[in-house]
Amino acid sequence: MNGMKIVGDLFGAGKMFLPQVIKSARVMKKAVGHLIPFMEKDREELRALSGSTEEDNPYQGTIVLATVKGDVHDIGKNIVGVVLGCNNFRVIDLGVMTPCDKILKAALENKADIIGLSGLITPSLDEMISVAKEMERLEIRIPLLIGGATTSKTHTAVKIAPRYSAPVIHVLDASKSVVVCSQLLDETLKDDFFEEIRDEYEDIRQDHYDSLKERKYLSLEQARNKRFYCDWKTETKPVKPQFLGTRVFEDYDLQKLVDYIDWKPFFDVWQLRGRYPNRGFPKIFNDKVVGEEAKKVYNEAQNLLKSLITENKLKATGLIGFWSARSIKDDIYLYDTEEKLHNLEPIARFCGLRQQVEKDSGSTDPYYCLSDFISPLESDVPDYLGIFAVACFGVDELCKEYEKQSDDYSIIMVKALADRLAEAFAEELHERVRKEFWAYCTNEQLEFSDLRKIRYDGIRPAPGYPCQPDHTEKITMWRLANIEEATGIQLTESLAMFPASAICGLYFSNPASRYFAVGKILKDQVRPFCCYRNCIKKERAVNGNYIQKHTIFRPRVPNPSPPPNASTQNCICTSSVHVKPSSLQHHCFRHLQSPEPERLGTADLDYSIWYLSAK
Ligand code: B12
Repeated sequence: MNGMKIVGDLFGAGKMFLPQVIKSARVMKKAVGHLIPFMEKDREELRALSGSTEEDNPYQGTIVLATVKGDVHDIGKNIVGVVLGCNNFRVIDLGVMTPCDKILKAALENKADIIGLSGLITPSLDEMISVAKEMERLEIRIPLLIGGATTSKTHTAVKIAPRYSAPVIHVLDASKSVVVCSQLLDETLKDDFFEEIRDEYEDIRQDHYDSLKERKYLSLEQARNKRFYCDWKTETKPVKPQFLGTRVFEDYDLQKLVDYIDWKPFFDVWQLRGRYPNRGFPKIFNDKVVGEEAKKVYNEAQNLLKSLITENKLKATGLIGFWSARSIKDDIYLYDTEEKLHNLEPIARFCGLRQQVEKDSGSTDPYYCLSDFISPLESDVPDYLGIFAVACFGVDELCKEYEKQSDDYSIIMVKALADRLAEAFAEELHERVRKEFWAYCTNEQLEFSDLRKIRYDGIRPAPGYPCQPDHTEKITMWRLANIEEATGIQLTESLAMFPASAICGLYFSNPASRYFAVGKILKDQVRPFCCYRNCIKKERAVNGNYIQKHTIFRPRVPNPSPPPNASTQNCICTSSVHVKPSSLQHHCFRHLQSPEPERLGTADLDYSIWYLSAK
């Protein structure tokens, strides 16, 4: 235990690297596991001798950690757990997809000093707000820590902290978690620390609202008039894919994916960052500070990867699909035939969001929406859209084995590698799509490094990324391509994919297509969008993961108003009826009516758009 304290201190002082810390913790856990029966016996004997009935508590404090409901990611949380454990905190880790009541019950039962929430995707931000509100309602006063890739100090200050009167603190990474937890538990410091955080977050909130006031917007109509235009008749001639419909790739050859791995995010997981000019891979190995450790962890990763592949421990499954597609305003409609589409009912609709934040006065940049890259219905130019979903299976089974051996290092390593393989799968399949399946770039000759720099034609935006921030597009994808049945990749209630090492997205072949950030949007775009989206969520809530075909194509409803007999706070709108929401569906209207955006005269669409504008 004392040894781990030294490890913790060295890590905090930047003199030890994360992989070394996690490995030290592995040694400690194994040793402690072996020694616990002896230690318990000694403790009993001492207690009997002194006549004491008091339990001696060797810990600095107790922290309950959880990845929130609907989210499946836990690499970051696991790292935090190990680092806090090294610093003498008792860590009760509730795992992933943890409902609020389970978190609060565990915290109260274990007399937790701190609760820590983690999340990777934006829907988890809403769940974190719910947990904070529930803690306030129950008059719990345990400090709340917020962490994970999608969280930010601004979001925590603006959206979570005002909901809970005890401390709410955003923690950027594992090394900061120790400092924050220690201050929160130090009787002589904790009140001043909370005061300091409260003042800092108040400033952040003010800055955030001021920045929103200064921002100018175009109306949706104005933005549409300044959209990105393609010359569909002469310049952009879409190529027809080699097949229409879906194709499944089961048990994909993992060896083929190894060269496509982007190692930079792998080193990010291990908090190993080279300094310019040694930031990237493999230059990181030349870095004076982290180079040696990076090489070591890389070599270990190579060995594990080799055995995972040769022993068939992981399995990659993916799906691609292509359909005839046309755009109408900001949406993309898919059809199951290629001709005479004008009077046909589409089989799916992807709902685009258009940039509305005013660009610099001298800028001639268009106000982008993904639909700009697909031929308009009225152009009569045949066009197509692709979709994909890939995942790496088998990680959880492997991790159960490592858990039995108290081996956090291998758990983090295998998860980080599975994420790399999933991403490499998406990259490799996209290359095959361009050259072979859609075959719109048959002569493409690019190096791996060119792929990372997106030097190819076309894009593969993923729901949740800045140009397509709405995660509900996954519901449409899953129904359209029957993804769960075909691949086994499931969607949770927050639209995270399970297994965690999974990616999905759309394929655009248009050489002019590009990534952009939608950013903040105005109510004229929010209202119809929310209305349509709530239709989708409602259907999912009623019918399970698959939405009935007919319900997806309801037209957007301009300015929906709530029914006279329902409270405005609690209703959602469909094209013909107003229905009471389930807990899944009500947040769009709630956000529309939240005081902050009203005050500013703009509307928050939801977590995703908020996230984009806040960052
Ligand atoms: C690697 C990565 C992935 C990996 C998975 C990562 C994983 N297993 O955790 C893969 C490639 C599979 C992936 C997939 C997706 N991703 Co991704 N991904 C990333 C990326 C590049 C890095 C995240 C990461 O792993 N960092 C390293 C780990 C160790 O850090 P961490 O989790 O943040 O944890 C640290 C801190 O946050 C903190 N911390 C974490 N938890 C806690 C808890 C407490 C209590 C405390 C105190 C601290 C703390 O300490 C940790 C250690 O230092 C980020 C972008 C970015 N730069 O952050 C996008 C990002 C998170 N992904 C994103 C998205 C959208 C997706 C997809 C939905 C895309 C898609 N449609 O396919 C999918 C979702 C997958 C699913 N299963 O549902 C978005 C999320 C935002 C959003 N709009 O939802 C991001 C932010 C990219 C972006 N800019 O849009 N992704």
